[in-house]
Order: sequence, then C-alpha cells, then structure tokens
Amino acid sequence: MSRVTAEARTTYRTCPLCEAVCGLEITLDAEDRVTRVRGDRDDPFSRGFICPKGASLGALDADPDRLAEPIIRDRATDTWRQATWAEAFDLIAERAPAVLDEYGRQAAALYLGNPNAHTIAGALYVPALIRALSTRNLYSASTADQMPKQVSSGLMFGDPLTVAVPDLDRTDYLLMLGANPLESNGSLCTAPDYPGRLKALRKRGGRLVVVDPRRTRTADLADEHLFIRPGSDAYLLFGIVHTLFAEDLTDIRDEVAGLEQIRSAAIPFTPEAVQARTGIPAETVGRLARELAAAPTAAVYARIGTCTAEFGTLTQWLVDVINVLTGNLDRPGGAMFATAAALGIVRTRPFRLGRWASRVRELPEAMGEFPVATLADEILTPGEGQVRMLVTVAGNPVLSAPAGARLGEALAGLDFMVSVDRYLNETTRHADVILPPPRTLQAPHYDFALLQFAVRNYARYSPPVVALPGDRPSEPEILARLALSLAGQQPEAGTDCVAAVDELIIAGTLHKAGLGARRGELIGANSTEQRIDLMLRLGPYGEWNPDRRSVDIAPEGLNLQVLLDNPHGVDLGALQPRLPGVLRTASRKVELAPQQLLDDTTRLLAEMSAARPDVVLIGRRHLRSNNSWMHNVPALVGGSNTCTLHIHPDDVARLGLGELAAIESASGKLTVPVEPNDRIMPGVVSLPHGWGHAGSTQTAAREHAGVNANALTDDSRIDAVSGNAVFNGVPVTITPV
Ligand SMILES: Nc1nc2c(c(=O)[nH]1)N[C@H]1C(S)=C(S)[C@@H](COP(=O)(O)OP(=O)(O)OC[C@H]3O[C@@H](n4cnc5c(=O)[nH]c(N)nc54)[C@H](O)[C@@H]3O)O[C@H]1N2
Ligand SMILES: Nc1nc2c(c(=O)[nH]1)N[C@H]1C(S)=C(S)[C@@H](COP(=O)(O)OP(=O)(O)OC[C@H]3O[C@@H](n4cnc5c(=O)[nH]c(N)nc54)[C@H](O)[C@@H]3O)O[C@H]1N2
Ligand code: SF4
Ligand SMILES: [Mo]
Repeated sequence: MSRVTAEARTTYRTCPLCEAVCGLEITLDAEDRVTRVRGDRDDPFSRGFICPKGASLGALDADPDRLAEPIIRDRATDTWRQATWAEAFDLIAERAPAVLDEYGRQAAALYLGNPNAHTIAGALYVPALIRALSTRNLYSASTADQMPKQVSSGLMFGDPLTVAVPDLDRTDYLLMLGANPLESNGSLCTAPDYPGRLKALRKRGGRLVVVDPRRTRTADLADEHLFIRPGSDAYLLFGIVHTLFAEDLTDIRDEVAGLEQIRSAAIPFTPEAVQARTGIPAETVGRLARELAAAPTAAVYARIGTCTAEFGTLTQWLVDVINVLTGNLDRPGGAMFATAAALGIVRTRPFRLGRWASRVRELPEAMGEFPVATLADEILTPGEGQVRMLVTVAGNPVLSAPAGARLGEALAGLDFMVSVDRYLNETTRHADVILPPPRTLQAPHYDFALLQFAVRNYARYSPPVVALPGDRPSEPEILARLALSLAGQQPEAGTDCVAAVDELIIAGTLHKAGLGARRGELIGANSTEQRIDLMLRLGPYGEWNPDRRSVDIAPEGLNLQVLLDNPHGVDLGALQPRLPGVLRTASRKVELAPQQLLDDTTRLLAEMSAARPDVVLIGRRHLRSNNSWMHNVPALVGGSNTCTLHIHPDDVARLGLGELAAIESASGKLTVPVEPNDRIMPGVVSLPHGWGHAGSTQTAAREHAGVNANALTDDSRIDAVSGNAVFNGVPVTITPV
C-alpha cells in the first residue's frame, strides 16, 4: 500500500478523533495522499501512543463516501444532486429568511455534535453562527454526554468549565466509575496513553478500583472491580460520604461552604441502606471510604456511564464532595484543575442554571442550551415558537440522541434543514443542503476545549498539512458564510468572511486588555492563527500576561511562534494547585451543598427503595468505534466491533434466548443478535450506540448496519438537574425471536 515517492513527506499533527489528543506522525505521497500514520514519539505528552482509530486517519481521509462538494436534496423525489458552493448558499439565503420571517427567530434550532469539541471551527467560529441565529433553541451532544459534570462544577466552583480531573500520573488511589478508558481512551480527562498511565499507577504501588456493571478491559487492569446496578452510583457515593462523616475520616483542606448541609444530607444513606440499590455490600462501601481517606493521595473519577443516568448531576457532585472531604481536591495526586495555555472564556459572575426554560416541557437551560432530549418535542409540538428549521453542525442525533428514531421522524417534518457534515447519514439525509468541511488535513488544529481537562499542562498547534485550494471554503468559512446566508445576506465578492469575524474579536479582546495598539505584533499566516497567537499571549503562560506562570520552554512568555517552533507540542508541567483563585462562586469558597442539588437528594432518597425492573439496558464503546461516524472504515468495523446484545449466560437460559432476541422498551422495539457474555451483570444487557446504518449510502457502514440503540432510549427520562439524557438503566423486556 504505502507508496513512498521522491516527494513523499512526513508531517506531525494532533489526532482529532478523541479526547486523548495524541500526536501523530503522518507520511504523505506526492499527491498528498496519506500513506502511513504512526504515533509521534517526540510528542512530550503522548510519547508515540496511537490507537487503531488514529492509525486509520488515512483510510478515513480517503473514504470515497466522504462528501467533497455540497449536495442539495430535491424534496419531491428525495434525491440528491451535487451543487456549487454558490448554489448552496443561495438556496439557504432564499429559504431560511422565509421561515424566520413567517415564524420568528425561535423557529430556528441549532444542534452541535461532538466533533465541534475537536475542531478550530467548532471552538472559534460556531459562536458567530449562534449569534447570527439568536434563538434559544440551542442543543448539543453535551446534554447526551457530560452536562451533569459541567452543572455540578458550575454550582460547586462557580464555572462549568472548571472541571477537576484525576491527577493520573501522581495519584496513589483511583476510584473510577462508569468509564472505560481502555476502549474510549479517556474523557473529561485528557490523557494520551491512558492505559499506560493506569499501568504506571499500579506499578508505583497505587491502587485502582473500577465500578462498572460490566467487567471491562479497564476492570481487568484494576486491583478490584465492583459490579454496580446501573444508575445507582449516587447511592454508592453517598454511602461513602456517610461513612467519611460517621467515622470521622474527613480531612478538609479547602475553604468550603455547606459542610453541615452535606453532612446531614448524607445521614440516611448508610452503607446498609444503599446496599440493596447498588448491589455493593455495605462492608465494601465502608472499606472504600476508609481506603480513600487513608491513601496518601486519592481521586474519584466518574464518567459517561454515570453522567447519562437519572441522577447524573448528583453523582458528579458527590465525586467532588468526596475529593474535598478526603483532602484531595486541588492537591498533587488528587483531583486537580489544568491550566490551559490559551485564554478561555473569562467568567466574572457565578454560574447559574435555569435562566430560561424550554417551551414544551419547561426544562431549564444549562450553559445556554436546552436538553437534546426535548428537541423532538420542540419540533413536533405546534404553537408559537415551534421549531421549523434546523441547522446541524457535526452531529448525528438520529443515532445519538435519546429516542433518536422519534427525532428522525420529527426531522422529516421540518420546513428547512441545513447540515455541515462530512457525510450523508441518518441525520443529514433529512437536510435540504449538506455543506461538507474539507479534509481534516487541510484544517489547522488546536485543542481549545480538551486541554482544559488535561492531566498535564501541554499545548500543541498543528498548521494545515495539505493546502486548501483557493476556491474551496474551510469549515470556518462555511460557518461564517452560513451565518450570513441564514440572514438572507451574501458576502460581497472577495470578502474574507473569516477575517471579518476574527477582526471583530481580536479588536474587542485587545481593547479589553488595554492593548489596542499592539494589533500589528500578532503573528500568523492568517486571521485564525493571529487569533490563536492572541489567546496564547494573553493566556496563563502568555507573553502579554504580566502575571504569567513562567515555563522553561518560553522564558519570555508563550505565543504562537513558540508552538510553531515546537511542532511536537510543548510540555507546560505537572498540574498545580489553583484554589482559591479559580473559584467563581459568590462565596469564593467551594460550595459543598448547592441548593439545587440538595433538592434533588429528596428524590434520590424516595427512589432508593422503589421497585426495580427485571432487566435494564446500558451501552458500551469499542476501541475501534467513534460514536456513529467511523463505521465506514473497513479496518475498524467487524470482529468484536459489532452491534450485538451482550447478555449474561444465566439470562440467556432464563429467558430461553436463541441467536436473535426482541428487545422492547417504552420507546421502541428492536431485533438484535444475542451475544452471551459472562462479563456483564445478570439483569443488565448492553447494546452499543451509533449503529443503525441500514439504507445508508455509506458502503461499509451499510454492510455492518446494526441497529439504533437509541430507538430504545426514552427522551422523557432525563437527569432532572442538568436535563441530560438517560442512556443507562433503561427498563427493557427481552423475548426470543
Ligand atoms: N473507541 C471509542 N472511543 C471513544 C468514543 C467511542 O465511541 N469509541 N466516544 C468518545 C466519547 S464522545 C466519549 S463521551 C468518551 C466516553 O468515555 P468513557 O466514559 O470512558 O465511556 P465508555 O467506554 O462508554 O465507558 C462507560 C462505562 O460505563 C459503564 N456503565 C454503564 N452504566 C453504568 C452505571 O450506571 N454505573 C457505572 N458505574 N458504570 C456504568 C459501561 O459499562 C461502560 O463500561 O469516549 C470517547 N472515546
Ligand atoms: N445510547 C447512547 N447514546 C449516546 C451515547 C451513549 O453512550 N449511549 N453517547 C453520547 C455521547 S457521549 C456523544 S458525544 C454523542 C455524540 O453525538 P453526535 O455528535 O450527534 O454524533 P456523532 O456520531 O459523534 O456524529 C458526529 C458527526 O460529525 C461529522 N463530522 C466528523 N468530523 C467532522 C468535522 O470535522 N466537521 C463537521 N462539520 N462534521 C464532522 C460526522 O460525519 C458525524 O455525522 O452521542 C451520545 N449518544
Ligand atoms: S487515542 Fe484518540 S487521539 Fe489517540 S490516536 Fe486514538 S483516536 Fe487519536
Ligand atoms: Mo461524548
């Protein structure tokens, strides 16, 4: 396969495919085709680590089914044709204003998918699109993912982006719940080579405890694995909190508010009381509390399995409550806050939740968004403010949102829909126009979002590897022109829409910093790079920051030139304590007992002894998967990466199942291949999400179609505090087929 020509070249850049931000070494041939991808051994953070997805970046890039040009759908015949960029934007400029004029601004909705967290377009240019739409109907994958963590962090620390991560490389004890980094490579904990870091933890004498309804590959690596009934992590954690108080094991080092309230809230949750709900023996709960308190340093970390559950926000809160009570918040080896190099959003006022509510179900906004679990309601329910037009950017909510099948039906009834996406898929097939971004290698890369959650401070900028032809819009330009077109406007010929957006922001930021005169000093090949330069200069290590944290790599302060000179990335040191400076709460203390969370504990208590369903559904991830959109790479699908129902052999026998089973929930019914698996708890079954490609135009994906697990999840069940979707613990009945 690999064809090395005289003009072959090797370049380096960050992998954009998951949160691990690995450095890649990419070899291209003379025609700019990828011939080899390896881990970048000179990256100080990832040190050569790579996974099968990163290694397939070339195959993904070469995918013949990836859209190269815009396509437009004829609604009457439901057929697609290629279009020019001008045609595509003209159509949007004609159709969108008509919908908005007739029904008002709230008739427009925007859905932002997961890859926005991995692109410069998502970080720097989506905000302009949001402003242009000026609708409250904003939705994203965040409410199918980590919103509970952001809400709990917002309420405890005052800023939803101030998220504590386990100090993986230094901790002596890690209690991990609902995460499987051996498959996912980590989440809200940016740590390339997570598996290697866990092995190192054990090698230096540390202890790893994994809590999961499945004995995962991560559990195999642990000192101890505990099965837990889906959706019950808040009970387990409350049992630990209870024990810490009852046995006088607390060691609080931070300035906190609400200590007495959390102490009394924990009283009913004795280890004995929570045992039946969690399935974890009372002695074990007590022992975990004692171990956490006794370890020289310890961290509790809980991820998606615990977020996408009914008490997701309470669980995330209790994680940090335990980190505080055991003296581990903000200390080396505990749970710490990263210091990302680029200037982020400067929050001056404390985070607030529920500043407005959704129209149909009156669900509270969080971080300016409504829960994706109510997007279908807003489209399907008539009345003033009904959503009639949708823009999606890098998302596939028909496969990723709860009750996704219902959402798909809702999309079919929209008046107008535009998608910015690489593929024609289960969601974008409902669009009128699809605007595809260029090749990944044609875009610059910087991880604005993920480096805020890193286990080591680090920065890396990757310029485009392959030049973009002059007439081909970049994704930032697509977003900027889309923003104009939605308002019925067209840029004048020759206008650089991206530069126009950047100029406003650069000027505003310089003005606020009192540096208006220094515009000319910013470096960079274009306005995007100049913006990054500015964010680095004003950031915590920045050349223009008088209080900067000094680092060896840039004694005069960080700027874009330093990153250009260090294409493998720069190490900015181990995490450092940041309290109390990082706090944005009104009290300027860590809030241990925010009222909105205390209120939800009443419900938690009431549910403790509620009758439990016989069988519940959870999800799972596979190392070679990436939500819904990498199933068209032949090397990644098949084998163990298939859409089967994992079910305990005892349940197979009890339910009399053969090769296929019918699985039914309150939302839908599917027929699935049965895969007996003794690594899952009896009474729990697992189906991965992101499948259901029957009828897809993507050749390989269609051959490995699978079913849409989110046809079974229920959009009426959410985490009450954050509005997050509930994917785990869905009651189902299973019958032989
Ligand atoms: N290979 C691969 N990597 C990925 C992705 C992918 O699709 N494939 N997706 C990326 C994305 S978008 C994200 S957000 C991250 C997620 O990263 P992780 O949070 O590590 O996600 P998962 O691997 O799904 O692990 C979740 C675990 O929670 C368990 N679980 C389910 N219900 C419960 C419960 O009620 N309690 C407890 N304690 N555990 C439970 C599941 O069995 C599963 O093992 O992964 C990212 N990385
Ligand atoms: N049942 C169940 N459902 C889940 C989960 C679960 O664990 N269980 N996990 C949830 C989680 S954590 C997440 S994050 C969501 C993900 O939900 P989504 O973000 O809605 O889904 P993805 O499958 O990640 O879709 C990404 C889309 O972006 C496109 N894309 C890829 N790269 C780019 C790019 O550079 N630019 C543009 N414009 N488009 C691009 C892809 O073609 C694809 O259509 O799913 C959630 N859904
Ligand atoms: S672990 Fe994530 S970032 Fe690293 S190579 Fe794999 S997909 Fe890319
Ligand atoms: Mo996610």
